[in-house]
This record gives sequence, structure tokens and C-alpha cells, in this order.
Amino acid sequence: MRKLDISIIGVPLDYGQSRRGVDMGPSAIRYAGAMKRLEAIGHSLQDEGDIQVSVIENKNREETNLKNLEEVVQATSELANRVSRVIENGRFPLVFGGDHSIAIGTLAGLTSKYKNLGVIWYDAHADLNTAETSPSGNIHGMPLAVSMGLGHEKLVNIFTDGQKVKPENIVIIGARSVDPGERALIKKRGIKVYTMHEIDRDGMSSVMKEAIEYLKCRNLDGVHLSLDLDGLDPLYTPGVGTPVPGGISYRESHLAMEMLEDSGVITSAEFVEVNPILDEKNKTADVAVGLMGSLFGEKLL
Ligand code: NNH
Ligand code: MN
Ligand code: MN
Ligand code: MN
Repeated sequence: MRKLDISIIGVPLDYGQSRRGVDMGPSAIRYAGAMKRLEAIGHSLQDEGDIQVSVIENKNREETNLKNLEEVVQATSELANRVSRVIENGRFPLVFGGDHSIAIGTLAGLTSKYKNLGVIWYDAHADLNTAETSPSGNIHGMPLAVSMGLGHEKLVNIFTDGQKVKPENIVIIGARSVDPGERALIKKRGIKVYTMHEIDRDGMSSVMKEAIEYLKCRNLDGVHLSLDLDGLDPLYTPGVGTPVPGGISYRESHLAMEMLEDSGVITSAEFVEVNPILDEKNKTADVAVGLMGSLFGEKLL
């Protein structure tokens, strides 16, 4: 097992969607014992604290249907800087959200080191909307499109200009709520998606084996895991803003994390969309920390 120097970065951002409370996600995940859990495995942990999230007083906000654009730009820009500093120091970035718009910043920061980055997007949603296709105007439904260089220029040009991740380096796992514009983009760009259908039909073991093989064939210099807790069935993770029934089970998710750990491919990770206000006794943060245990090498025996 790899012994890692892990840096935790909290991003208390809830401006990428419309329900308050997900800004308390980083606190809930820390409270659930993330540091101790990973230290017990043998890793060395450093908590870098939280990114400052500001309310931007801007009288001349531009006309856009993107909600809270300026706030998301501010927070994700700062996150990108922080992530790039962490990897410069040879450490493994582990980011706690916050809503999924934070991935715009994480992925941008990672490009300072990784020029051919792979991404595993574990989510009920594809997060491939743009301003034109979004049914909600919520930026947390857009980060994967932004990282491919599609969307509002202020988001696309965070940290460095343009595309951060190639569409053929992306694997989506757990999708079951995909908007029409996202579906078209998946087809057009040939993005690899394992929906609940493939997980039901072939089993998580086969899906993860294929996903890891697919990424290993792409000559990547790093692989980022972006795990939206709504990828799991809301039975296990009720504390999320947009729950979708029929999701990935608790055991399937642990197996997925264990297989990623065995493969040794993951070079950074983020756990997002934990909303303690909507949760039952911090259940969702507890599940997040358990999954981190498996991802970072905890064994049953
Ligand atoms: N696709 C919807 C939208 O764009 C919902 C996105 N919600 C998420 N994504 N939680 O992971 O608004
Ligand atoms: Mn808030
Ligand atoms: Mn998401
Ligand atoms: Mn989601």
C-alpha cells in the first residue's frame, strides 16, 4: 500500500446550487473523523483549512442565467491556486465540498502538474451542462463541461485558459439523471459513461475493472476521483441537495473504492455535495469518510 502525504482542503461553497447548507459539508466530514481515519491507515495528514468564500458586492453583474457566477469564480480560482501549491509540494490533494462546482477549481489546479489527466466522475448526474443547456442555471451541474472547455468564459478560463481535461479521459459512473443537452454532448464527444444500467447488468466489479483498464490505456499522468455523494442511493446518503433514487449501493461503492486503491491510479480526490442540514445524524459524512477509508487502503482483514 502507498503511504501518502495527504493535504485536506475544505471548500465551504454553496453558491453552485440553490439549497443552503452544503457549505457546512467540510465541517461535517471533518467531524466524521476523516483525519484520524486516514492517519490510522498510516498516511500522514495535514489540514490546510478552508478556502475563503466571499459574497461579491458587484453592482454591475453581467446578464447571465448562471446563478452566483462571481462567487463561484472567486472560490474556484482560489481553490485552483491552493491545489496547485499542494501538488507542487509533492502532496496528495483531498478536497472536501461544498457543492460540485468546486471541481472546476480542483481540476484547474491539477493541470499545473498533470498534462494528461484522467477523471472518474462518480455521480447520479453527468454535470455536463452549459448555460445554454442547463435546466436550472446551477453551476454545480456544469463542472465537467467547463473542464472540457465548454461554458462561460469566466469559468473556462479559471487558472489557465481553456480545456483542462480531454473528453476521452473521462469516465462517469452511476449516472441516472442526464439532461437532453448532456446526452447530446456525451454522444458527440464519445464520453465513457457507466449508467446504473451497466452497474445492474454487469455488476460493479466488472464496471470498475473496465473503467480502470480504459484509463490505463490512455497514457495518463494522473487520475482524479470526483465523488458526488448523490452517486450513492439516497438510502445511504440522504444528506444531498438533489437525491435520485435507484443509485449505487453502500457495498458497491466500497468495492469501487477498494478497486481504485488496488489499481494505484488515483492521484487526487474530492468528496462533494454533503449537506448536513438535509442529512440524518451526519450519515452522509460518515459514509464519505468510510469510502475514503477504502480508497486510501483500509482493509477488512
Ligand atoms: N443536471 C441538473 C442541473 O444541471 C442537476 C445537477 N445536480 C447535481 N449534479 N447534483 O451532480 O441542474
Ligand atoms: Mn452559505
Ligand atoms: Mn455532481
Ligand atoms: Mn450529482
